[in-house]
Amino acid sequence: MRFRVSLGLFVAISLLIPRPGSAGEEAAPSLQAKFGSKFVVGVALGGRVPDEYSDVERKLILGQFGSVTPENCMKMTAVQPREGEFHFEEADALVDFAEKNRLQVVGHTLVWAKDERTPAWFFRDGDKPASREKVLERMRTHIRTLVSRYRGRIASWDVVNEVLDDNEPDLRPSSWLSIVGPEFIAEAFACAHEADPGALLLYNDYNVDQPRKREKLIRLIGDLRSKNVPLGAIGIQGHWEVDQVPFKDIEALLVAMKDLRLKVMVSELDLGVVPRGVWWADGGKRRDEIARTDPLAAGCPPDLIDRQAAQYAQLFRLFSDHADVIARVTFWDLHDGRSWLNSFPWKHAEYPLLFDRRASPKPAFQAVMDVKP
Ligand code: 9MR
Repeated sequence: MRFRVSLGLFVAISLLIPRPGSAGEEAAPSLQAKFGSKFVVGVALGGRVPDEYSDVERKLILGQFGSVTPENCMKMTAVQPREGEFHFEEADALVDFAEKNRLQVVGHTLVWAKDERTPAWFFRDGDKPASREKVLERMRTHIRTLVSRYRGRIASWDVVNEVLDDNEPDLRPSSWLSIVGPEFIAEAFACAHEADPGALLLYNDYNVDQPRKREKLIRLIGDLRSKNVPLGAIGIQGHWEVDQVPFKDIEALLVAMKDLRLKVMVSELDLGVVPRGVWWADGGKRRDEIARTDPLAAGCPPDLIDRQAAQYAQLFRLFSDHADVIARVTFWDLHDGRSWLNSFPWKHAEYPLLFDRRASPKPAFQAVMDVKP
């Protein structure tokens, strides 16, 4: 309930108050203005703000979006690369920029439950593996330090990221799980809540639209609720691919979350145009060969651009139809040139967003703006 009030207030404020620099200028069509009464439209920022963004890019951020997510600078590997050595310069700059410009901030991410996304020191104690108590204490210190630093300034936090496994077990094998056990999840939420009782706390994951992973998510939610964990909403990442968007499964997930009375944030949206499955096909035997390919280096063909536009529009129709359960939709980066997909799973030109490399709107932007309210 508290979240509804603050979200409503935020939307009202962001729609009514013109942003700095907008006085006297004709307002460009804006995603946040169009969808803001239904859900906040956000963007992830990977560069240091504001200095690593051009004037055109800054204008795009301020003109189109109502919230920002730091793509990397609040991650454990960036914030605390060595025990007790905290780096907040980039994160502070982002929060300051957001506040000056009346943008909400999404904190991302406190515990990323993969070993390769956790600094190695976290699980070591000298030349021995760290004990359960040590890892828990380190986790609490990390969460407390970040969340209390931005208390009242960061509206929502991705507390635990990607704990669900893609294959057989419910929970992904990791040192988090083997050293602490599944209790680290509930502990992380409890600790974040204690540090800022006003922040909305999210569980964030990918592929949870796929039926088997959706069932795992539902079990996880049930388990956390049975322990009175302050779980505020679910982040569904949304790294989908053109021609393979699982519209029906996404809708089924939204309905399932609504039944559970949980809000959803589409937390990392992009629609890649280069199929990624080839990287893992054949058990990865062709990776060397694939790593040398760059199929759309010369540009994205018009028919693909049009299909992307149509599928983005279909997605936003779906989001609008289920706006009662969706609180935010965040694009995973500002424009095609800044997308992580240009280097994942191998280095190649990608075109997954609404704006091109010059930060100009693509047909997908217009298609989304044309969606009937
Ligand atoms: O886009 C991010 C990329 O720049 C980083 O190198 C990578 C590792 O930190 O993380 C990417 O963002 C991920 C996000 O934090 C969590 N969900 C999956 C995203 C794409 O990998």
